[in-house]
Amino acid sequence: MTQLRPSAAPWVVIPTYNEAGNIANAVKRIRKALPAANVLVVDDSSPDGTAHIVEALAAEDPMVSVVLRSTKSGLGSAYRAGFSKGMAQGATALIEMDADLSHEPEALPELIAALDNGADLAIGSRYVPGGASPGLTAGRLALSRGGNIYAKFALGLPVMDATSGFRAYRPSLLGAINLSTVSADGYGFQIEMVFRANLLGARIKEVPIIFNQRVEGVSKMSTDIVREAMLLCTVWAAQRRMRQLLGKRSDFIPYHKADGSMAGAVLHALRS
Ligand SMILES: Nc1nc2c(ncn2[C@@H]2O[C@H](COP(=O)(O)OP(=O)(O)OP(=O)(O)O)[C@@H](O)[C@H]2O)c(=O)[nH]1
Ligand SMILES: [Mg+2]
Repeated sequence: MTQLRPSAAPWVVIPTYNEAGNIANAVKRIRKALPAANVLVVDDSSPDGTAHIVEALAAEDPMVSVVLRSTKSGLGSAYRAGFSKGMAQGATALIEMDADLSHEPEALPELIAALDNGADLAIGSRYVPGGASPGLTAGRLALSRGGNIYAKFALGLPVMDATSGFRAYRPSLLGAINLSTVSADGYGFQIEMVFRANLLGARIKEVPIIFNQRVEGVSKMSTDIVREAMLLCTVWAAQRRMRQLLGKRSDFIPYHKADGSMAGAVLHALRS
């Protein structure tokens, strides 16, 4: 059987929470930029009626659909639900993208071309030559750059922008990662995915992007999201270092906050 190219039938998955001011524009621009793509919105019953807007678009266009969830459950779990649905429907690539137009739909062909050219994971990067995030406040820029430098060195990541939420995966990579074992949300989700892809030996390519500031709606970024990412990075880094010192294979050892302390997680990594 011949394998379809990633660009043959990609699925663009967009998590939404209160994006009524952005979603119609985003979907229209995505459909224009990448006509072969299905667009799947995963909405957590946004009080502003985002899902109704998508339902109206879906009634006119069979390539648009929505998964409606009953409660706000985080970005990571929205992606896990959306990716699973896309893979079940035969997606040849799974794309992550925000609804707020920070990620320019017109950059999608370049992202998917990186998969067609052999990458397993293509990351839209603000921190490679040609990439930028104009208008970001000094505080947000310091947090983003600092977090990325910490994650890169603590986890040995081969990328400059591990927290970017604009990326494309081959379904075979998502299958190898096994989505049901991915636990992080927010920025932690983005870091976990690139960390695990790298441990599996995936080919990862960064594509420069311009990350624009949101114009409509409000940010869902919170200190909890940053705290989760920092905590997880620290646990994974300690586990990785201990396993290296003991000459063990650099497997991913899942860590759930509910499982216990950080020290317990590191000891668990030594025993596994
Ligand atoms: N389904 C779902 N989507 C979410 C949730 N939290 C955030 N999102 C969506 O995830 C995407 C990224 O969230 P943003 O608020 O833009 O986060 P950000 O880009 O770090 O923050 P800003 O730069 O301030 O926009 C957007 O499309 C949000 O609507 C959630 O709990 N559930
Ligand atoms: Mg945003």
